[in-house]
Amino acid sequence: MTVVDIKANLKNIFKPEYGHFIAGRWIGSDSGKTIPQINPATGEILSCVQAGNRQDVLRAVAAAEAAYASWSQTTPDERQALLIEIARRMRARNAEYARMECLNNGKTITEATYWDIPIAAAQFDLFAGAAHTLIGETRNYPDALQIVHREPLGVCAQIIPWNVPLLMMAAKIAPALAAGNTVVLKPAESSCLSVLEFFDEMADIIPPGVVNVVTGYGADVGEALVTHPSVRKVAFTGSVPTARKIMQYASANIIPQTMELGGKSAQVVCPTADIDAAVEGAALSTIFNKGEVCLAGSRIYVHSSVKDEFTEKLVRVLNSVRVGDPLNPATQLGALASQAQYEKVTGYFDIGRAEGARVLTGAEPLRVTGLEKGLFVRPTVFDDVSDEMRIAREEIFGPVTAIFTWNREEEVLRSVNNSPYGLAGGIWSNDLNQVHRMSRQMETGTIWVNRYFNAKTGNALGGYKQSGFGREFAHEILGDYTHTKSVVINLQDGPL
Ligand code: TXE
Repeated sequence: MTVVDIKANLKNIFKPEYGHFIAGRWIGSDSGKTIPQINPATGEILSCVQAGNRQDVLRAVAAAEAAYASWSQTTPDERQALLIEIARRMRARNAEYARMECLNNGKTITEATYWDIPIAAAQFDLFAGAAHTLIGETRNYPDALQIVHREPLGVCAQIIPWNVPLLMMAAKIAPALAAGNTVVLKPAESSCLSVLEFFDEMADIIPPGVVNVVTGYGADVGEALVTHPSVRKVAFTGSVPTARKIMQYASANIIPQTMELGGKSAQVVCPTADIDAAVEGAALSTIFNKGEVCLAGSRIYVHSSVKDEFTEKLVRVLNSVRVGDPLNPATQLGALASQAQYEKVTGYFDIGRAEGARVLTGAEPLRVTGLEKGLFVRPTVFDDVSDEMRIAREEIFGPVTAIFTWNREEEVLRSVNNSPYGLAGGIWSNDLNQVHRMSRQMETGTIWVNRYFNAKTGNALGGYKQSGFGREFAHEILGDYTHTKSVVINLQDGPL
């Protein structure tokens, strides 16, 4: 294990305090309270954000409602131009945004630079193009003309988490705006500084009220937002328990929902797999974004014929991972995002041991010299895991992978599908028939074959089962941000 302990330019780049972004202006919360924003690699307080409440939500929804009258009447060209300009500006400041994500979230500068920011910018380009695809239909009947219009919904509530803040913000607001909706966005109470900086930069091009941002704790903001009678849709990314609450709030006014929830995705390593590639994929899916990613392929089912080779190589690769200062370009695994997440992940180290799983590597915190207050853990692999164990069923959201052994294809498919989740999955095989057979039967929204996290712009992301519903990052989400209206014109003169 190499520990990276060089503090590469830890200078704070944030303002001392951020307001809510409402009607294009920065305002303090009605609560008079703020929430500190922490650098999880150092424990340092970076800034403070507003602890929003119901009054703040009322102001934000009123601003979004007022802006809807004109934004919903803009042409596709106007909406496209805004989204293209946002993408251009994001790319121009890629390095700064990447730094913000590192400082406030603990992810590595390499991931933020080459993944979070470019993919976030790509969402704006993708939906800039999509603004022109929102077209209706006509149908001719001998005695009638049917016209189907596609219309925006109105004010949309969007609630996002802390693990990929800018990327989540982009995936939520880009389609909503492309379709002519206005938005009240609630970022997570931690790791939200990059999102606020983003709106500070875009304030001169986003018309006032078209996107409003209310920060704060979910319990204080969420219900007021989702039950507001003017809110016409909720889009949420986060945990299953919070999703259940939001679905209840949404039932008050019967508003449509899209839910992108957790995962416990399985990768199946088959006898014909390229083992080195599979090991690389498994290592990446363990450490990527510190495992704090809903797509993590955290259950790995390895065929018994290749199991020894696979685990021996995986442990070797993970033991050479460089953990430490997220801002150091050499670092491969940064700090967990928050104290709460650190406690959750280290708690699963104990749970896995108590359940009888065998620790192949890791399962302990890591002290990094010079960053003693940082929330670091070692990449972790549990072997001899069975489907009933909590470490096999529950989303850990940390750099922790569980290994299972399989012999028969029907059995492994049963195990893979024996999960409350179904967000992503992987197959490592050079047997084409097997790839097609297995991918048809895996209950999951995305399957990557022979390369995990092989995300391409426009690929839909979304889940089966408790991983949620709705497909984001792709054109099809536009259906969730619009409704259709059928107008049927009678062409027949006189009485029927
Ligand atoms: O999630 P929450 P938390 C999973 C992951 C993680 C666990 C807990 O396993 O360890 O969830 O994380 C807002 N009304 N994922 O506690 O509570 C909250 O303020 C309205 C997977 O952070 O779901 C934040 O903005 N909103 C996931 C957002 O919900 C409420 C990403 C997410 O927080 C609310 C994050 C309420 N009553 C966590 N309570 C993924 N799918 O990628 C909270 N929120």
